Amino acid sequence: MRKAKLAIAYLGLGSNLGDREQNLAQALRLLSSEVTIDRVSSVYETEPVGYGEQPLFLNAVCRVSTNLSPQELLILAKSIEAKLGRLPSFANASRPIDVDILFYDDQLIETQDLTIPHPRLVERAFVLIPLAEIAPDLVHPGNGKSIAKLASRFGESNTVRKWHKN
Ligand code: PH2
Ligand code: MG
Ligand code: MG
Repeated sequence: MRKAKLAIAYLGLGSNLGDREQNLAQALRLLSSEVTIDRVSSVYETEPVGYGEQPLFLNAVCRVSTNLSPQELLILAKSIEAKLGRLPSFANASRPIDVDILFYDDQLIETQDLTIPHPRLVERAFVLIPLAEIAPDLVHPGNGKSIAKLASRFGESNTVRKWHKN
């Protein structure tokens, strides 16, 4: 029998190739057929972090409720990336879509292919600023700090801007 209690997970979405807005929308649509999407942040246009010359990203985060295990959620994320045309490449390469698991309840997980909470989220304004919009009081189970607190050091970031379609 499936466990009755739903887990709450937070996912980060990023796109910097192709029709970025459409890629985010498609990823959410594909997610919504497997999990319940509770909240979605605004979309932000963000400067690429970690690998110099590449196009600006659109980033957003969402909260989902799910019966899927962390491993199953990872498989879902990878399948959505593949469906949207992401090819295996080097770390931080441009991509039509990246779907990252940020948190899964308050679990701390470290396996070969999955680390939760996402190990780099605490240093990433493009994750923390959208996350602070939908989950300011969420506490990072690794360091005990709230998302509002973690995001506050970025202040009014000019590398992460709310995206308005022209
Ligand atoms: N993702 C990365 C590396 N750098 N930079 C931005 N702005 N947005 C991202 O989603 C992003 C990144 C690795 O997944
Ligand atoms: Mg990523
Ligand atoms: Mg990823």
